[in-house]
Amino acid sequence: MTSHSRYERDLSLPDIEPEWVSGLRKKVGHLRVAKEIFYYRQVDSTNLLARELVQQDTINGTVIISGTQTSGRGRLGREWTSPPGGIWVSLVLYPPHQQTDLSFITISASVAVARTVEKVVGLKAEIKWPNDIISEGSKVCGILCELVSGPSGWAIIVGIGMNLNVESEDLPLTETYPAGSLKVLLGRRISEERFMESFFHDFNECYSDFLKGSQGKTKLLDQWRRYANMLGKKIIVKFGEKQVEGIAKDVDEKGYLVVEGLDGTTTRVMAGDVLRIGIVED
Ligand code: BT5
Repeated sequence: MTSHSRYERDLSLPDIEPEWVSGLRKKVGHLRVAKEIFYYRQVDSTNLLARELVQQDTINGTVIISGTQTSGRGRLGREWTSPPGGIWVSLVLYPPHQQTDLSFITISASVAVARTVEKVVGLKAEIKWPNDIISEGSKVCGILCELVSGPSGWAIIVGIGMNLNVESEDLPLTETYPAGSLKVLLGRRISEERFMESFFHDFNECYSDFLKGSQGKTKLLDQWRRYANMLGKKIIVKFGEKQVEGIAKDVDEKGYLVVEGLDGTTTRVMAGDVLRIGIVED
């Protein structure tokens, strides 16, 4: 199969597929989240391309992987730096019964990435709510889930940016957590095929749990808590124009962060940025 069989894109660079992508396709093609994998050497943003494919009624489990992105995006239109060596990927899913709960999809993807980092790379991984994977104090992965309407109903696009084999000098200087590369942290290259095979298996399991309803979500939340780096700690979380300071208590059944404010009131935050994580002083 050529990578252009379903989508034509005018790019000056040839989309010669690396061997690991063909190997991966054989290993994960049976999973519901990775039915069809397209590889591009360079795109603007895999999430934007995924949106276009949704409008063309692409199948459930479509995966787009790109070698680099020229306009990779984070949340709220922020820039996502996507140099060579990273894995920039988007998955298209059509969840049955309008299960379009983006918070839980983000939780599913975060748990899958954290597990994969620990299993395949052997480094400790933490999840910084809502969408960052942290290893050795630096952000090695960011997740951007979006809901779009297409000819077959709602589609969820799960965009994941993994700094797998990126060189340090290609990473951006950031204001909060420093950007980190797994290869640099480990001190050697990591097999893309092994990493992505593990990720797709783990994500397939987490996504299946999510689709099972409340029992599956309870299981997912238990796993999420195992990796969460802020529970019981003092945080400042910014959402929209608002900001709350308090203790991060938990994530509720909707995937919202539960913060107990300094005045004892509880705030549930659907989406926001945690600005600081600190120790609770007695
Ligand atoms: C995210 O946003 O962390 C979501 C990033 C999702 C990227 C993937 S790549 C595949 C797919 N296609 C896309 O176009 N996007 C998705 P947010 O929490 O808003 O964090 C954005 C911030 O992370 C930026 O403002 C920078 O400070 C920082 N940043 C940018 N590039 C980075 C990188 N490569 N590694 C670590 N941090 C980075």
